[in-house]
Parts: sequence; structure tokens; C-alpha cells
Amino acid sequence: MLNVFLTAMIVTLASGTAFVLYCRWRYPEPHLNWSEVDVESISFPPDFLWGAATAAHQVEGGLHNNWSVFEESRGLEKSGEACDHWNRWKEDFEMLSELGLTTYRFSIEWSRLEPEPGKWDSAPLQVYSDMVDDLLNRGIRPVVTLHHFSHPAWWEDRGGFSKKENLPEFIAYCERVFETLSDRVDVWCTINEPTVFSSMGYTLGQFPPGHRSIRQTLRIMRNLMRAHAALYASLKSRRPDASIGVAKNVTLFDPLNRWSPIDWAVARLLDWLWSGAWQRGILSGRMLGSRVRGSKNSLDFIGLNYYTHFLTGLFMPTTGELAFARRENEVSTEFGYPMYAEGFRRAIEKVSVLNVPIEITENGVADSNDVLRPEHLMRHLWVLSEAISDGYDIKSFHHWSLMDNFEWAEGYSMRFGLYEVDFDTQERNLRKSGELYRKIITEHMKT
Ligand code: GCO
Repeated sequence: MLNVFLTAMIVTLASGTAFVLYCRWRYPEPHLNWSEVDVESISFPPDFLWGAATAAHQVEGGLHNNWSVFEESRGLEKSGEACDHWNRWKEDFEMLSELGLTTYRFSIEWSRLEPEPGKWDSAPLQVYSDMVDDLLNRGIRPVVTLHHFSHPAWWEDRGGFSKKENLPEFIAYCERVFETLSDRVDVWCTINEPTVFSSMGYTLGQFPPGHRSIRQTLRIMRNLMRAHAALYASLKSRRPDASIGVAKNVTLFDPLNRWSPIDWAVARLLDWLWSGAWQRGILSGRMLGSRVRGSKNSLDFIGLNYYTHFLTGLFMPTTGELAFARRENEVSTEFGYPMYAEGFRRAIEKVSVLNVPIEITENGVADSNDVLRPEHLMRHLWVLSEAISDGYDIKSFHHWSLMDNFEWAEGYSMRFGLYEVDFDTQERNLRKSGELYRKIITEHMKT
């Protein structure tokens, strides 16, 4: 009996050690000595596109949708007027030109177009069409996101993405938008951050509908892939040369203790759930044990939203609140997670396996005093420049965000804008980091 126990112990120890040694080799976590990096030494192709990104619910104001209902029901800070962008977009687009942008990513608010099931309002779609015309007149490429976390309250009441039978309504909305705008909009993100939407809404319960069920989360992940795949097929049949992709958040998961087999197991599991399962759906047409019709190779580009890495272990969030650890040499952002620009390269390498061009659809930092953002911007642009010079096919960089806006469950406490917004007066003021970004764009537009 003792021999059996001892043998089992030795086998367990040996396999645990082998697992850790393999992971440490296979998944390095590089950290640069940034004092020795000349982050000013950056270069980009002449046709590289410089941009910023926003999302309807975060900037437009005056919305009634799944999020406004959730804000009310959970007693969250209300999005309310947000940046009043729906009324101010013409002036706000002046800021795009002031920065010298050549691409701008924004989202369409379904609840404006279809406030009640089957009742379509053409006026807001005309406004979005006017936005597209204005962008084109400014020499700015529009990038449209069809679902950026928000959708009509009536669709949420039907279960939203939790029921396959609801997907045709979402597809119909997207097709209506595409019919109107695709004569002038070439680049489309079907869904923003499917893993954030599913994990925050159905695992951690911090986003609508505020559920906490792994089973539901997996169902949502599959249905989001189903929706994307159906959309890809439909939109490509309407305009084969349209460029259709997803804005995928790639958060890296690293073990808090790189010698702990448990921390490694948690990190690898979360990485697979967050990115691996989704990428497998695109590469193989199968996701989480199910075949997802039309999902294989359903991308013309991959949008990459990169922010940070999470250091994981068994302490991972159980309360629903995300707790963020950092390495000793890392600086925490106001959001709590660390600045980890080295991870940007890892994220680029991760999505490059999809073998399609990469658009950086989001990268930025919560920094109300603009003290970290200049360094954050330079480090991430340096990493991007290095990746491009190493051969990665990266077309654009969209800074998150153009201006301070409603940061979901964090309300207005997190400030991501190149322009600071005074929400009492709706005044916009360009931050120093915005001036820096403008200077970089100007210098690179000359080359
Ligand atoms: C997201 C969204 C953005 C956020 C941004 C900062 O990643 O949650 O795409 O809406 O505001 O990423 O957290």
C-alpha cells in the first residue's frame, strides 16, 4: 500500500514538474527594461492607417437598451447623456481631423433603428449614413462595428444571444445597416469582444444580463460564433469584396507563480476559454465541442483589442469583482490591471495564426491625469512598429478612445480619452497624450 502511495506521489511530482517546465518554455512572459528602449525609434509603412475608436452606448447618450435597463436595475452609474455625441457628432468629427486621423472605428446602435420589434426607424440610419459621408469627406476610413455590447431591451427580454432562435433578428438588423452603408463602408466588425461580452455578462455577471453560469457562458460563446458566421456569409453574399472581421479582445493569462502547476493550469484553461476556443472555431469550424456552420475561415481580417495580461491562480475572481495582480516591475493603470506593452507582441503573434491581416481595433489606458498615457502610447506603438518590421501584416492602429466616455460597469470613473471630457459642460479638451499622438501621425504622414 505504501509503495503504491509513494509511486503515485513520485509520478504526480514528476508529471507536475514536467508540465511546469514545458509551460515555462512554451509560454514565456518577456519583460523589457524600458529605460533601455528608444520608444521614439518607430517607423510605419506609408499606407498605415492611424485611428481612434468609440462605441455607440459609450458616447452617444439618450439610449434605451439592454445596458440602460441593466444600469437602472443594478443601481450602476447611468450612461445617461454620455458625451452627447448623437447631437454633437459633427463637432466631434472635427477632433478626428484635428488629430490627423485616417481611420475611425464606431458602432451602430441597434436600439435606435428598431426601438420595437419589427418597427424600423429610418431617421437614425440616415444619421449614421451622414456620419459615413462626413468621414469620407475628411479622408477618414470608416470602420463600423455592428454589435458593441448593446442591443434593444426587447431583444434582451427575449434572451438575446442566449437563444439561437433570436439570431435572425440580429442578422436582419445588421443586413439593413449593411444594405444602407456598404456602398461606402468597406471594413466591418460584426461583434466586439465576444469573450468579454459572454464572460462579463454570463460568468461574472458585471454586464447585462448579469447572470453567473458557466453553462450559459459556453452557450453564448457558441451563439456569438454562430451569429458572426451567419453574418459573414450574408454580408459577403451581398458584397464579396467587403472586409468582414471581429474585434477580438486578447487578454493574456500568465501564472502568478511561474513554478506553480496549479497557477499554470488556471492560466492555460483561461487562455483557452478566452482565445483558444474562439480561434479554433474560426480555424476549424468547431467550437466547444460543436460544429458551428460557416465559422471556418469566416474572417477577412482580425481586429485586435489589446490591453494587458492577467496574473492567474486559484484566487481568481469568485466574487464577480476582478482583482488585478502585477509583477514588481509593472505599473498599474487606473483600471487596476498593469501596463504590459510586451504582451502586445504576444497578442499579435497569437492572432497571426488566423492568417489574415490584423487591424488594431483598440489599445489605450485608463488615465484621468494623462500621466501614464504618453508612455503607454509610445511603448505600444514601438511594439507595433517592431512587429510590422518583423513582417506582421498590421494595417491600422485605433486608439481607445477618441474621448472620455461611459466605461460600462465602471461608469465615468475610467478616462480613456485622447480628449478629456467635462461631463458637466460637455467640453472636450485635447490632452497632452493627444498632442503626442497627433505629432506622431503628422510625422509619419510625411514619410
Ligand atoms: C472593451 C470595449 C471598450 C472598453 C475599452 C476599455 O474592451 O470593453 O471594447 O468598450 O471601453 O476596452 O475597457
